[in-house]
Amino acid sequence: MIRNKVFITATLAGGLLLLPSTGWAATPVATDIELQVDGQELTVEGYTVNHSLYASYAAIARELGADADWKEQTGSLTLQLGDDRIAFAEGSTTSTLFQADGEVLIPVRKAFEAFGYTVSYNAASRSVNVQAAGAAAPSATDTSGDDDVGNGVNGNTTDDSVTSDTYAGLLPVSILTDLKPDQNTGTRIEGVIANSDYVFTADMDTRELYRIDITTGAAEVLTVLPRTGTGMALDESGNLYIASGGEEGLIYKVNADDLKGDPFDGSQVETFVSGVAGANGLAFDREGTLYVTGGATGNIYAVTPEGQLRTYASGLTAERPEQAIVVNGIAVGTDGYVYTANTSSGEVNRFTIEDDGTVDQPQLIAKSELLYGADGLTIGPDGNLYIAANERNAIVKVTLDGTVTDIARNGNNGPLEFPASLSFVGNTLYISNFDLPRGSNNPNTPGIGSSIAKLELE
Ligand SMILES: [Ca+2]
Ligand SMILES: [Ca+2]
Ligand SMILES: [Ca+2]
Repeated sequence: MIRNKVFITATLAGGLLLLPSTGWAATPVATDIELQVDGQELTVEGYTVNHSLYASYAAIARELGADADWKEQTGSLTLQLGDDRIAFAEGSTTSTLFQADGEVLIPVRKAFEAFGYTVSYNAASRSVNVQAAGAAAPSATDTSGDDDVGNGVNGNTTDDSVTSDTYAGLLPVSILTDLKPDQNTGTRIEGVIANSDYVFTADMDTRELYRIDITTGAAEVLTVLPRTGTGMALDESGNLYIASGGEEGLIYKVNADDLKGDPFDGSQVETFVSGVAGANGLAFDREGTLYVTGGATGNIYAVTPEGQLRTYASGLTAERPEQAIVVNGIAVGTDGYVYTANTSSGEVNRFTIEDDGTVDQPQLIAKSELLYGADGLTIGPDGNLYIAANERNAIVKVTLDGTVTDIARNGNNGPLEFPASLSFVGNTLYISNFDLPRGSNNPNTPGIGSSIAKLELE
């Protein structure tokens, strides 16, 4: 393995690069060399300088989960993750950076190696390959002692060594339950909500509502919903509400007593309200008003405890055309504002609810590429927002003043696999793995598949 240098020999042989034979090539030149991180192509413009691959610091920081501090005035940049830190500066002889095409470019190898990754160049595929520590050499047995997913169950023979622990500075994630022990893909669960006894989720295809023992992880099918269920919420009395999207969106209600008893027929499931097109995320405020996101419609709905519906057009738009959902996860903050996740644009927005129940214009709280795929959103015991960034296999923390950081993240072997929704009980966060093959979870064939993951806040 080439560890000391990223050779761009193929480019040179092809005559695409004209570098001076001596001295410093100070001009970045665009290249078609691919950057692969843990086997997955990173969509980023690559440049070569003096035979080394350079790329945007923002993209690299995002992959690392590192905090980046760019100071334009001094031309200096630091990346920090936990105790690990590296500095770059314009004109530095050891760790230089360049500005080109409006981007600040840093050397890929130096940046990743500073955080314990190994870097190699494959001339045949014209790709620079970056691997997390421990990811390159699968061990035959799982000696970690964790209940992580890479333990050979589910036919997961691809790699026993990758757990979220391999990402320095991030919180470890474990699996509470694997909903399909004989499959590692093929089932889709989106919504999740937990109380002190159970975690609830629903299979979008079979419409089965699962009740999962929060201690043992034992899962059973409680009922079969009339239609597909997505986002979930519990009211003060412990009744369960389940969004069902589509043009004829509606919200189901399951009574608290039914949640504790024997499995029951789907005809017992009430329709609480209809007319909520695109219904996706649900959240109650303290007065018992239920707020509902309308997905790609951009609507926010407010439903009184009596079932009276108000519809508000947020006016939020989709920045990335391939992803149309602009209001997804929703939560009511400790400050009384309603917060929503814009999956397309990587934003958190907040809304003031007026005394007459009308919803004010959205305010932007945070916008970050870390929030691409922002799906479920909930409030932590610390009052911060926690968001499942589904296409990044990441859980992201957003403070109410807009600071964005990853708290958990992994490649496409889990334990996070396109995480869709999340729910706290105390300091424990329960997460539904939807396992869609997109972004960092593409392909979705390795790993545990649809499952409930969990992590503990420190
Ligand atoms: Ca499985
Ligand atoms: Ca959602
Ligand atoms: Ca998977």
